[in-house]
Amino acid sequence: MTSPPPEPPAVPGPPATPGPPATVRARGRLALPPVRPPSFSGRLHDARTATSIGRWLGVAFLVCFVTGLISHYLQHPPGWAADLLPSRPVWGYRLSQGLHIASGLAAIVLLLVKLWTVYPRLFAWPPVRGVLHALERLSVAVLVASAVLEVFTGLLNIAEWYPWPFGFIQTHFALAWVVTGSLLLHIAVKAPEIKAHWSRRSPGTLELPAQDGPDRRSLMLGVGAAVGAVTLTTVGQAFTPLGSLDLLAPRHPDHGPQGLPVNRTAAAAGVTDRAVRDWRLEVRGPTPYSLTLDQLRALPRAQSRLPIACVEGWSVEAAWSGVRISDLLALAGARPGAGLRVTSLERSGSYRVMEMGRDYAEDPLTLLALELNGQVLTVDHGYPARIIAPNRPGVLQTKWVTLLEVL
Ligand SMILES: Nc1nc2c(c(=O)[nH]1)N[C@H]1C(S)=C(S)[C@@H](COP(=O)(O)O)O[C@H]1N2
Ligand SMILES: [Mo]
Repeated sequence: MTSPPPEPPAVPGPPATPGPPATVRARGRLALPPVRPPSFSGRLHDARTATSIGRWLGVAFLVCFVTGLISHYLQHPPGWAADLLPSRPVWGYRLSQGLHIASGLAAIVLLLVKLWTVYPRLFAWPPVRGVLHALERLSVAVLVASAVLEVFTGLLNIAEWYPWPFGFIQTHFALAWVVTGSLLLHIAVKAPEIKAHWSRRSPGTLELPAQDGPDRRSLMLGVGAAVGAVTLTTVGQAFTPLGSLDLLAPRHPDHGPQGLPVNRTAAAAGVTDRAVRDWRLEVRGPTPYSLTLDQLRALPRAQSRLPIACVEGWSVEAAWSGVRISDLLALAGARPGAGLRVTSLERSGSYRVMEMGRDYAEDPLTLLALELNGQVLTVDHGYPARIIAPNRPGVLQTKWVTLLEVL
């Protein structure tokens, strides 16, 4: 039995052609939509525009994916890789994560424009032309859904807003693979079209060269201006020379005690005055020992200029002063090349315990810091002592350190 064709969504368009009810017509001949779908003939919805936007979106997604993987594996290295992670260049993670957030924000603009360019395909008739076509449309649906969710969760994460029941990190990481996989599939399926519309001259096709009229040029100019505006008003949170233009980023690089933002305050982490007053540093290793704050302060000091580079994209360089981790490990009788586990006073929280591989532990810039920009650390920055190490995500710069264990 033939069923009536589904109704396309109601959109303003040409009035329906008068005629017999759809069911009647459908019985006689090939089903036609009862309402003529809107037709789009403008160049802003054609394959050339889709290709022009698509390649910028592809670049943004690629940068975002690669820098996302770097961030993920710096934070969660597989066991065998922990000692291979490099502590240099000191600005490595700052650059990589700055690019991750900037390319992700640019991708939001590009994704919206790309969706607007191709949305007339929603009204293509018939909606599926066969099994292969159905599979292709399904893969595009997966791509669109995962890409929208991916940039949306990323955007809300940099605002530290988590209005969902699932874990951000796991979901954002898993979705990155779904987006990348379905994007590669999409590029493979569309390869002939992409090739034909890659350049205006379209060599190798019989088509006439596409005309890039004023409408398309204006659109591309508008997209470029929007991406530029979003980038310029947010990138200052990591690229401090542009800090004064940082109007839209959730963090300003120098708003916070001692000229540095705070992600988790002592109060939020449940670090009490009492816990801080009774503080001692315990070091476990072949020759374990424990130090009061005065004893720790009496050890030889080292200085480092290092950035804190938060996974959420803000980063600031600061002057740190403290005791070298390598010196503290040597006092505990650690063999050269030993790794380290660090535990905070904080009672619970994902960043209470952190491990570092040999390269970080040996690096002379890695400190158990006591001072920031020439002053004793404030409690929100990790008083009495915190970790500062080069080329590491901010989440691993553990505050309120109370225990070091040689691994
Ligand atoms: N113990 C502990 N250390 C922590 C955190 C935390 O939640 N608990 N947050 C980390 C994060 S996410 C960042 S970006 C840096 C920020 O350091 P700051 O607050 O001194 O700027 O501290 C890190 N150290
Ligand atoms: Mo962070």
